[in-house]
Amino acid sequence: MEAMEKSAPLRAILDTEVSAFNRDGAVLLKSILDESWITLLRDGLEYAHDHPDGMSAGVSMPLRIDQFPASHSSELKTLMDKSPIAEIVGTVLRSPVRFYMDQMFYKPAGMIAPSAWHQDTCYYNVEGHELVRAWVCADPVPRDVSLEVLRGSHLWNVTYRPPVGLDPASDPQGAAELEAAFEEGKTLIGQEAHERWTYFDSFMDPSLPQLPNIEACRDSFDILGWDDYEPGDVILFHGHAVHSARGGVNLPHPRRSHASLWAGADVRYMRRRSQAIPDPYALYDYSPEDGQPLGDFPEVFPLAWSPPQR
Ligand SMILES: O=C(O)CCC(=O)C(=O)O
Repeated sequence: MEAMEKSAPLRAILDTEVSAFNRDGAVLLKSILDESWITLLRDGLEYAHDHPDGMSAGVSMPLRIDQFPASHSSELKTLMDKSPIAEIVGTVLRSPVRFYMDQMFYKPAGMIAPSAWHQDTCYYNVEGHELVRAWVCADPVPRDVSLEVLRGSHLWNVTYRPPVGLDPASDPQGAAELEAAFEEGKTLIGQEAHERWTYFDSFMDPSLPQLPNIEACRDSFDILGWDDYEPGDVILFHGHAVHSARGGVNLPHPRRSHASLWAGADVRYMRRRSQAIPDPYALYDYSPEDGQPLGDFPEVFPLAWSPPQR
């Protein structure tokens, strides 16, 4: 299948930027989306914010985290389908890419809530190295509310326990039921979750190691952050990278971000005990097997961008 028609990035991506992504697991690409995409992003985030659905939740208010906002905001859908974001991700990955899902992190003006340290891998029923987040924000982002990434953590051979979900220590019976369902081959989060979902419906898989307390000993880690994010910039970070966003300071303006997850050719379906985010709605019409490439479901994960043929 041909990839969808897209508009081009404002500038070429430098080899040094690709190397930085591969080395650090994240890179800030300055001034790469034009003004029209920034307007669409801002309008789409405001629409999603004003039209909450069964996936509008978040761990704590007033931070709103929505899953799949492009499924009901036409502006965000256009951003995913037509903007240069897919090309930017594919160019850095040097791979064809498919759209997997998107999220909104809406932080109103005032005291900005932090986003906790976590790794995205444990949240989704996918596995592979070519898994990339594209993070864009409708507002300028100073260093003290910046996205942060543990440099190089995308190459650590570990999947950490999610910081959310049912804790077997406090509900052993509930945990045993979830374990049994998983052993029977069930997906722990079903299609109905798209109607009503929270971060606490999942399972805090005790077989996964716990993240270190990074905030408590920040000096022990090599933390990558940015002090000059402006709308029109794109931050790419690897799906396995340990990341967070700083907060706890007052801002006179909101910090409204959108993060989309893109999959390259090596990404496969893999049921996880720690799955915290539902599969894309249309995938529930299929019975994916562990190890099946996402390309086996082109109606759910259409090809978004492919490298040009030479
Ligand atoms: O924007 C934020 O505050 C957090 C983003 C994030 O954690 C993610 O995209 O996975």
